[in-house]
Amino acid sequence: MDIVVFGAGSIGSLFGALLARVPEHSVTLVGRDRHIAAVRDSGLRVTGVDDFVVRPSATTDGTDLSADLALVTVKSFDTETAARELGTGAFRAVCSLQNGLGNEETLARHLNCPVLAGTTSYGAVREAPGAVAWNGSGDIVVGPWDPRDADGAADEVGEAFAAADLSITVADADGIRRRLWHKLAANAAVNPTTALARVENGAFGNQPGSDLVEPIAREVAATARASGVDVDDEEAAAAVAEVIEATAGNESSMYRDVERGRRTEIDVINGYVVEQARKHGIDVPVNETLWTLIRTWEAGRELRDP
Ligand code: KPL
Repeated sequence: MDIVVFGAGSIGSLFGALLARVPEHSVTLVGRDRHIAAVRDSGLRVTGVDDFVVRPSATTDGTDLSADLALVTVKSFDTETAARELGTGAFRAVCSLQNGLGNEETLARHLNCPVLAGTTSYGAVREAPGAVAWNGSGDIVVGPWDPRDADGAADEVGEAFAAADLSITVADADGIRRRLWHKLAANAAVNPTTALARVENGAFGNQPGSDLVEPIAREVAATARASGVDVDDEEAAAAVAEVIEATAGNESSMYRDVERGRRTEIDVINGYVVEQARKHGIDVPVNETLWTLIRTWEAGRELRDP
């Protein structure tokens, strides 16, 4: 399969490298200057769970590309730009493998091909230009974003990932939406709290931080139900607890962003919950407070438009 990986951060580089190991796949990595220059010079080095080097094609120019699949792994605040660039190319399908919710709608607005949504618990950190640390394996779930997409694109993506020995499940449109809301509950609880308290995920799972798990999960579940996705309160709280346990020793992506003085993905996490809740007349005060606090931090560092 011809695959464009759009966004060569941690997860994009990891999946780009793992897919590039399959001789039948041809992978093009789209990313920023220094990383792409290093990949071109010396290949993409993966360390950790497995150690290897691959040599995918690499470019900084995301326009006029064509492939069977565009795997979108950019930070959510870059999705609009990515979607516009991808819109100049031709793809059989595009799949968002990003944090939060809302990216799929943005891609669907700009692209004339089936949009798939995905979520993953694989762990990676980009350590240096051309180098990514593979910290842990988990699973990947993909499925069609639009329930009318009945043309098998999700199954083809499933087969392409399975050929790289990746643990992947293909869900239907209902199944993937439920999974995305479970992940959203985990991100909404863990990301801003660990970033504000400057602790690893496991520390948030202990008292007093853990007192916040239930109220956040309840708000996210209520918003999911109001949006037509069947998620109950206990299920959402269990999804948060499961992620905390599985990633106890990790720093969340938002904690890392804040430590490095970078803009976060708060708008597509707690921000998405608040905006959807408002549409349905639901109060989500804890999510609202966390969204405001992180946005205040970003605004103070001039990381977002006023
Ligand atoms: O996805 C994550 C992130 O850090 O963004 C969680 C699930 C919170 C794991 O760290």
